[in-house]
Amino acid sequence: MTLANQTPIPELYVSDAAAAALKDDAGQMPSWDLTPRQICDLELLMNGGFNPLKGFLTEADYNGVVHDMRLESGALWPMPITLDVSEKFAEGLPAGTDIALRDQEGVILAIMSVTDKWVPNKAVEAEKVFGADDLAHPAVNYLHNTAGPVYLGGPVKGLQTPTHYDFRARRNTPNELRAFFKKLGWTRVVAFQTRNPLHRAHQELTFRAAREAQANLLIHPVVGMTKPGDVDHFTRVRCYEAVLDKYPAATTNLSLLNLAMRMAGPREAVWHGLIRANHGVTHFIVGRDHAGPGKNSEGKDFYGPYDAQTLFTQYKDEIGVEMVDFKHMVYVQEKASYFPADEIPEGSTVLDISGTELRRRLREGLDIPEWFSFPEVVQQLRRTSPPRAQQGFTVFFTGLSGSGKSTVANALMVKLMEMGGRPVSLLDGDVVRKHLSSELGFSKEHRDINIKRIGYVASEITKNGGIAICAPIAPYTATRRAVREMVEAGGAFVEVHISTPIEECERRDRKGLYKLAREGKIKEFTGISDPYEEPKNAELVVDTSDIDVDGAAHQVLLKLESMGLIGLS
Ligand code: PPS
Repeated sequence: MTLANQTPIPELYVSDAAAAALKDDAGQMPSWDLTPRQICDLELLMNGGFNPLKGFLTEADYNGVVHDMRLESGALWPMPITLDVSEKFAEGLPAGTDIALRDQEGVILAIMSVTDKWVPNKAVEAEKVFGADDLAHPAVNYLHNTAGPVYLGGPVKGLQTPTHYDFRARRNTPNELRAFFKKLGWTRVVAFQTRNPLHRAHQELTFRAAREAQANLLIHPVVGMTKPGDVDHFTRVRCYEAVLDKYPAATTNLSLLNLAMRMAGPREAVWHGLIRANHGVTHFIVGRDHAGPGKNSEGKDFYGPYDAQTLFTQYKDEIGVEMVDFKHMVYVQEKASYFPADEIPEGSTVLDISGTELRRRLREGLDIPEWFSFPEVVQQLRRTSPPRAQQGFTVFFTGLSGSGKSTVANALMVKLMEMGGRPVSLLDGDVVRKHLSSELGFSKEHRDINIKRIGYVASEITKNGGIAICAPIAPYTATRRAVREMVEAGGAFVEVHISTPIEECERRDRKGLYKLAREGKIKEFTGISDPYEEPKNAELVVDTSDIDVDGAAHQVLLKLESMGLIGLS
């Protein structure tokens, strides 16, 4: 029988006195400002959540992990935990340098002795770790479009834990949880990993899992980084706290895990198991499509529904926790209770609401029945996701210069203002370049900075319930996607491709720029001497060659209505 290991796990923190001394030295070292994902990784490195790692992976460890899920020592480790940096930062670093790792306010969290510096083959990493080099996978997209090109590896000395101001009482290090289990005499503990709000079915399945394993229950949700578009962790934690009351008193605990998920399915399940073992639990629930990233660019699932369970089972002795397989629970109307999907009494009426259907009901302000969720949970979700017609959103026009973006965007703005209800802001390409980006040119780097600034402002407007209309050229797919992810954290993103062909834009040449570009007097001109990557998944495509401005703006309004963002009646 597996019993909880209650002895402390090694951490990477140095003593307070050593930290004070090292902090003085660290002020003089080259310093790297950690990305949000790196801060999550560092926290779990330092507190032992990623034991046996002693720092960011070295090149040899990285190769072992990518190809065989093993560190150089032979220990099982399925996920590359790498410090990705810019070329510029890496250039000036001789091997053996100590660097200071800072949070986003500049606070020094750790010192890393750089032993290894290399340029990874990201395509291979994507294939091996995530199963496909396909940008539809959020971690592959991150790898190619967010992560820096050079990796640094080496041991880490922890000086300070990253600061969290939210839900402090619910955040526990592995050793704090181990001590907690010991104090309460919890010798068998089953952990439940989640990135979603809990509803009645989850409460039922976790309760059953704990009963079957004769264990206590640890609800261990991820609050670091999850899949773009997920319910924010503030809302989720309020939901979890509401559900906690539904378990028998003193059997269940809620603790938050500051993990940055990769959505790597089978490998992620093994990784989650190792992390939970470090936190002192004995059992771990692995469900159907555990940490699944959704569909690939061909519309197919990245992983088979039970691949995660299979891989976990294969490595279960090394992981050190027992797998409890997740039973899909459904509601049986006649019995007014939940049953595992494979134990439904014959002839009974089964009720179920999918995640997509739940989001639709929230969006449209429709009923969410009590058999499905707890009123307190629904109340929290409704507070965060009011019906779409009351939420902010962004309409993001993209297209060539002279395609008609600004004109249609202006008409749309006026029509939305006429309808009233929400403030509307227009972030037009030219206007933004005057007020926000006057120092920028038209290189790829500058265009990306420009678009990300627009995206940032649009995401703030959206989050605060307003309507942002953007009308830049935005020629690069990856940058448009980054903006989409930013905005979707707070509301809907509607991409409108103004697809007017270049011949028509050039014929119009309203600003005389095409002529100058043809004469070589304007360099890097989109469509002539610079690329435009056509959107493949825009919500709407409008060609203004044979439609007037009013008609084009009306098409956008109809699209907004069909998405429930406005009412036209
Ligand atoms: S980008 O790529 O999204 O950052 O471009 P954007 O900020 O929308 O700026 C485009 C406007 O700048 C003028 N302009 C150029 N466009 C493209 N390429 C080059 N080299 C260039 N130089 C100046 C042009 O007037 C664009 O306005 P629109 O409204 O698109 O015609």
